[in-house]
Amino acid sequence: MSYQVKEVKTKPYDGQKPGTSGLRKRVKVFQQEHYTENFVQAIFDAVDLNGKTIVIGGDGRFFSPETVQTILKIGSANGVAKFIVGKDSILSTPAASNVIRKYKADGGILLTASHNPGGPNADFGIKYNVSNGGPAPENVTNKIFEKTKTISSYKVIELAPIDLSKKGFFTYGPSNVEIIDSVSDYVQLLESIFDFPLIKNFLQSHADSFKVLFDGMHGVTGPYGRAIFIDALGLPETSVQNAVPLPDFGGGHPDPNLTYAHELVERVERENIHFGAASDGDGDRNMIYGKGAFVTPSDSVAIIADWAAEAIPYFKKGGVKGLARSMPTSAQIDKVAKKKGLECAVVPTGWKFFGNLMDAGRLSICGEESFGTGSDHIREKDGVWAVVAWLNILAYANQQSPNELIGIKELLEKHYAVYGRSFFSRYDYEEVPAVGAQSLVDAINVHISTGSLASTSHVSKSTGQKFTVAGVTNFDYTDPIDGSISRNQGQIVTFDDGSRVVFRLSGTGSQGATVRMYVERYVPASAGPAELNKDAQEGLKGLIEVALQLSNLPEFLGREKPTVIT
Ligand code: G16
Repeated sequence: MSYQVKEVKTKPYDGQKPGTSGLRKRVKVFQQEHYTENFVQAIFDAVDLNGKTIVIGGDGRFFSPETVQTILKIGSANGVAKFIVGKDSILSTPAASNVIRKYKADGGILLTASHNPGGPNADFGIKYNVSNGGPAPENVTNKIFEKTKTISSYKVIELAPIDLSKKGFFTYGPSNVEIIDSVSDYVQLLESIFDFPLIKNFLQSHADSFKVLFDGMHGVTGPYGRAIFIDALGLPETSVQNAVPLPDFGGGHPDPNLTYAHELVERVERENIHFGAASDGDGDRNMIYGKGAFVTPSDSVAIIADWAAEAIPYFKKGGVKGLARSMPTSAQIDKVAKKKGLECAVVPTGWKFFGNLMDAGRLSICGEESFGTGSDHIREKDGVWAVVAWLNILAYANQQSPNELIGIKELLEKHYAVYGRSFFSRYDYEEVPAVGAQSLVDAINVHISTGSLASTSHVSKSTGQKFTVAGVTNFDYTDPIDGSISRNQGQIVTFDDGSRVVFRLSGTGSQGATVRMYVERYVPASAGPAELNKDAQEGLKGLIEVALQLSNLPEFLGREKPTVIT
């Protein structure tokens, strides 16, 4: 096949700075002339991939097939030796992380805007992952950003597009292309981690008393969910819904939380389903929801950490080396770590911060309040992994206590009875004016520098609870492995009863600014079941009121109510 490398002149675009997890913008922005090409070339300018192997995949959202061809053209012109591509340009984010590791690729380009909606008027994203299978650390993403600021040309090889629907080996100019099955490596991985026979046996012997429903939200996990829940675990067809991936996610918002996964929540409640779960657009997030029992992601990771070494073969064999959470995530997992004598690291928001600890053998299980849970089996959070982890734990817990049926609610209540409970909730104010968001941040910074909030007391009008401010700080993080420093990762107001409120700007929005307010209040096990098993919003009512009052958030943002509460 003859080919020619062509150099195309271009000019830099502003604002190609990768956020919490890659560059996420509206599709229309990516469709501007040279926009996508610039960013892709910037990756190859920042990272030397000449003669190397890279993986390409994504959640299949609108504009993915075209972008795969763009990456092939530019990557090949920049000397990539081999591309491993998911069939039909599909690889869930965790599956891509696994493929990078399993086939010892040098990196990967993932086409996803995660849980953000898709379609011609919605979002697209491009993310670079490094050879450990995890998102590129900040020193790499900063380098890519620097390259986007000075780019003047990009290289392409003009060849006919590759047919992405056929598995196999192909030649593409000077490069090789292998198109692989998107699902099979991932299913093999999970089968090597969990006790599938135990789960299957439990589900079959409780076919009438323990119903399961998995919601793929028309994201990438449909085929993975079918392969695992139906083919491997023998559940009926009715136990998966929205399992066909669609480029616009069926017009929905593929974010597994109480607001956007309401179809799952409603069916679970209506049909008395014991175990409900959902995953997001690219398959790295998860929500666990049983009848009358929503599991916060902070509780989910704490419970997985609590049971892992006993119930899950991967950890039974390899042990649990350490735990971790992102800073805004509740301290429920810290209680588990303390009891088990494990280190519990606290990192900034962003899965990339866990990678170094995992590579150094200091971290096995970690999670984030943003519906991300995972372990060192890969270097991304993993939605389907978390769902199977819960099934494995429930199957094991029921095997240990054959005279009662332990479901999600019972497992939560047993956990709180031992560890107490960190009530946790997050308020999201999505797509607010950036100026208002910045004013809020600035005002809190003034409190930090002047100490003007310290020792002030605030009383909730509705509950009468009094909260006295113990301190206000900015969260800075020094990576214990490479010493890199990440500053201003969230503003924390702590109260003298141990409660806290965190304010943070999201790094994943594609338009305007999104402000997140995280609220947490710990209640010890000695408070008893009536107090521990309350609805979270009830347990946090007074604190939320005080947080809104002392920050003046509604005035700064011009919003009375959040867009999403989780
Ligand atoms: C990404 C990151 C997560 C982070 C989440 C929310 O998730 O990988 O580590 O917690 O964004 O970030 P933010 O609060 O900045 O919006 P995903 O699922 O969007 O890739």
